Formats: sequence, structure tokens, C-alpha cells
Amino acid sequence: MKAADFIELEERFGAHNYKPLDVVLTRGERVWVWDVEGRRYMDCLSAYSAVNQGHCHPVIRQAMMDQAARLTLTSRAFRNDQLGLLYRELCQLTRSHKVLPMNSGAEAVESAIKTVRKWGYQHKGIPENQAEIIVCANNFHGRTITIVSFSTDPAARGGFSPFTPGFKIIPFGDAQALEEAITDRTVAFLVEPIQGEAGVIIPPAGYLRQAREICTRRNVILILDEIQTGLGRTGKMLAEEHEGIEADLTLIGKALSGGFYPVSAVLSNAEVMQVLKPGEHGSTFGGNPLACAVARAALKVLVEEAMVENSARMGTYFLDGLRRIHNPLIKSVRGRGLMLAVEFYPEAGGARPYCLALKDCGLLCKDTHRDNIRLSPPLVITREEVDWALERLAEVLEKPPC
Ligand code: IF1
Repeated sequence: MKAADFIELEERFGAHNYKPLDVVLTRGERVWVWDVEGRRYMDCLSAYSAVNQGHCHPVIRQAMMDQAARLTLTSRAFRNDQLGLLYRELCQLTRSHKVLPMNSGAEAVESAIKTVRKWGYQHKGIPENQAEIIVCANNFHGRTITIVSFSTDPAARGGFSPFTPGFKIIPFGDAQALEEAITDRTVAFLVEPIQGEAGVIIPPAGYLRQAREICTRRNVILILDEIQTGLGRTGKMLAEEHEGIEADLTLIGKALSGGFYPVSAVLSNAEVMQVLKPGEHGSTFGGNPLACAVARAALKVLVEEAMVENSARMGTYFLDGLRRIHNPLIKSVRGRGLMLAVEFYPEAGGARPYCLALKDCGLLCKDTHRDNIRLSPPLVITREEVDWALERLAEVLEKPPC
């Protein structure tokens, strides 16, 4: 079968909820992927940061195969010999006290929302049904009904009403707005350290520290959604470390799987997690031994192969290189670690034509919010590979596609 045949099948039999680039991939290794016609590409999306460790990392693959041959799923009705080990390793790595394992990022977000609401009723004395959670405009936290209820993106929420009440939206990066939005009924503030889908929006320096201070002073739970920024993407294990703070609840997912198998978690630094009692929350697959073995290996290689340090080093180098690309249509170039973006002025006609041209040069990346190109290669990228990417980027970005 040829690429066109696979595309035709997807179009004919699949839901049309995505509009992917027409590249049909069949194999991956580290930062590289190959299409069904044998062409090689550098992956500068990393499955939205789920393959931070690089494609098909051999250590994670081996852990997955070993565990798959031994025991895959027990349900939480019984215990397994991987879960406790994952808990301990995650707590040590992130200075957390408690872990709640789930599968997708959206489930981790939902789990945090349930937890803080219950905390609000039990520990803050908020009257039943009144709990309020503050979130930011242009957030992206997932796609369930409750999560899209507090999205400000018409495409994410349009047509999906009725929505879940109990959320208040404030501007991102504005600590004063947070201070003013908090009431007696506020249980939590949920925020991304850097907004990903919004186009890699980095808040003003000190914002997270101020949010931490406000939440502590007003007895509000700070929930950081590090599903995308976590596990090395921004050059630190967790993005909160850039401002030397600790969230009360930290959400991780994506790269916790190394790209092999969905696994997410709510990490708790406060006593909040204690409100969940047996029978009150769970998941058939959450905390299963296969997921745990994969996550343990995904964390192990992140640390042992110094991927977080490499993300910081290569991120700086990549950003410097991007800043040397000259095109009057480029409005801004920004990033932290290997979470990078190039933004065009509206006159450029959108980032997608550039992404298409880059694909033809062997570099895969993703346009977002029309005018941005997001660049987030696996954290194992070498200096030579960054140079390779920069050469292609300069070639394409300096002479705009027609
Ligand atoms: C899609 C974006 C990235 C996330 C944060 C929770 C979730 C995500 C901060 C939910 C998921 C994804 C999902 C993916 C596109 C993608 C994305 F463009 F939408 F923003 F990565 F940049 N919190 N992000 O970024 O996690 O339930 O998907 O496991 O196609 O929807 P999930």
C-alpha cells in the first residue's frame, strides 16, 4: 500500500476530528521518523511532548516487553508489584508526597478538579455546590465536557453544551487578576506554567511565584498542569522549578509514558489528596503494572541520560539559532528549554504553508493558532541535529512559500 491508500482509508472510515499533514509514518528512532515511502524526517513535535525520550527508546521498549510478558493488568481491586515502586520513584523525583495514577492527561485534570472540590467542601467549609475553580483564558487542559466547559476556544467548546458550572476565567500572566478573582468559594487555581496550545505563551517572570504566594495566603490550592511542560520539556524536570516554587497539585502525563502507553498522574504536595477515600475515584487501567513499568523506565532514562540538562542546553542553542533567522514577517521567536515557537505577523498568511514546506525539507512541526509554528523535538536531540534543523528552518523561513 502507498501513502495515498492509507490516507484514503483514514478519510473514508475515520472521524474527521483532525487535519494532519499528509505524511504516513511507519517507523521511529530517537528524533527521527520514516514514512511508508522510506523518507526520513526530524520530528519537531514529539507527539505533543509525549516522546520527550525519543522514539522507541530501547530501555523503555525492553521494560514494556518484559512487563507485557509477565503481567499487564490487575485492576486496583488487587495490588501489583510495580505501582508502589512507581509511587516512590515519582515522589523522590518531584518532591511529592502522594500520587494518583490515571491514563490520559484529561483524566488527571478531571481527577484534580474532583479532589479540590471535595477538599473545598470538607476543609474550607464551602457550601455544597458552590465550589469555584479559577482558570486562565486561552488554556488547554484536555477535551472532556467539564474541561471544555472552561475553555475559551470556540472550536474546543462550540456545540458541546450544556457545560459544567463552577469555573471562573481570568487573563493568563496577571497575578492581580488572580488576587481579585478569589472569593470565599474559591477552592483552586488551575494553570499551565507555559501555555502550550495557545502558542507557547511564557508568562511574565515572577508570575508563578506570585500565584504561589497568593494561593498560600488565601488558602487556595495551586494546581499546575505540567502535562506538556513537565518531565524536562522546558529544561527543568518540572517547569515550576524555574521560579523555585511547588504547586499543591501537579499534573503530569504525556512523557510519563515515553510515548509507549498512556499514563498520567496527579502529584500532591499538600494534604489535599487525603480527601479521596476508597470507592470515591478510580479507573480500570489507572496504575496498571504495564503502565507503571513503562513509566518507571521513562523516568529512569530521563534522569540517567541527562535529558533534562540536554533540553536546557539544546533549547538555548536552538533559540539562539532561530533568532538569527531573518524574515520581516516573523513577529517573535520564543521558548524555554525545547518548547519553542516562531510567530508570524498576520500578513504572513498563517504558519501552515511554512509547515508544509518544512515537511518537504524533512522537518515535521505543527502550526498552532494560525500564526505560530511550534517546535518541540525529543529531548535527546544533539547539537548536530539542531544545526540540521536550523539549516532547513533558515532555508524555508527566509524565503516565504507562495
Ligand atoms: C490533541 C495542544 C499540545 C495539554 C495540557 C492537558 C492535556 C494536554 C497542558 C490533555 C493535551 C494535547 C492534546 C492534543 C493536542 C495537544 C496539545 F495543542 F492541544 F495544546 F500538546 F500542545 N493539559 N495536549 O497540552 O492531555 O488528555 O490529550 O492526554 O490532539 O488534542 P490528553
